[in-house]
Amino acid sequence: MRASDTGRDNGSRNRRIAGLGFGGMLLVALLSGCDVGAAFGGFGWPQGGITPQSQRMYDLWIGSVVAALVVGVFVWGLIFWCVIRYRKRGEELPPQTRFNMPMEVLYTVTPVLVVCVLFYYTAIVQTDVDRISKDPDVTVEVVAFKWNWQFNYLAEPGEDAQVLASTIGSTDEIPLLVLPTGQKIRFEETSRDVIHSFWVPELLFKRDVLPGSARNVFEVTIDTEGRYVGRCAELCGTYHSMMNFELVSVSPERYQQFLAAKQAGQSTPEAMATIGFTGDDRFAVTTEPFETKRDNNNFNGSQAEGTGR
Ligand SMILES: [Cu+2]
Repeated sequence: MRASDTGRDNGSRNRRIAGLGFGGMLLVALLSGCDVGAAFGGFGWPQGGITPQSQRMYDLWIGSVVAALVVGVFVWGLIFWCVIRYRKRGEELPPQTRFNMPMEVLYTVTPVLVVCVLFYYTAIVQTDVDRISKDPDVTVEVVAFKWNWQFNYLAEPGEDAQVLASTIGSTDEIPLLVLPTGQKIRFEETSRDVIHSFWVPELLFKRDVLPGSARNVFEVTIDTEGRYVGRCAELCGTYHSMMNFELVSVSPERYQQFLAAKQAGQSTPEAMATIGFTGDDRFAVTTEPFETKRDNNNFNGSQAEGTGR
């Protein structure tokens, strides 16, 4: 009897050690920067963020999913263990127990702890992503209107700041938002009419653009040079889905040249040519102007001629 008890003790101790070992390995893997997410396609999180902020949000997501999987595997294990260990073996009714107080406390306290840990890391990352610095390197005012964008490069933060240069989109031309890499960029948003939403998918970030005195402000640093489509992410009316712009990230030197060219009176395509974009590259390459299908007698192709609308 005593021998079998000892055997059971050894078995459970071994299992405990194995469990600790697995948990330790997982922790080491996570802490050593092993990118578990990359092996699983980001667990559904969009890949290819171009800012440190997007990387932090990605890490939070991967950490949360891994934690959820660890809990999930443990719970599934318990379920299957119960199903097999306590399956029906005869007609005799098993001993009927009412409750187990330590268990009750455990499965009340554990989820609360899990929520606290998730909340803690979410609050840290969110505060970090929303942080506004005192001295951004570049401030750009994003003005949204039905159905296009204007980008004003400001001398300093604040709605009364001097506008150094400006780019506005039209039916024929997609507006380009040229910005430098490796610098703190502040976006200050305002709308001329309804609520829009500024969204560049590669920033993994969007924020509503509100009319009136409410001015949403956020900051990012762009790591990589490239050209990325930007969109309106708030249903704002007829041409909402076509309210596109393009983010062009270039080196800080080229950005300064672009800004100087704009300040010297060049149009945006001319300033793009000044910093080395030629031919069609002077215009947006990730999206193109849309056909409004409007003429004197026709509104969006839906009205009969002469209805006066
Ligand atoms: Cu919009």
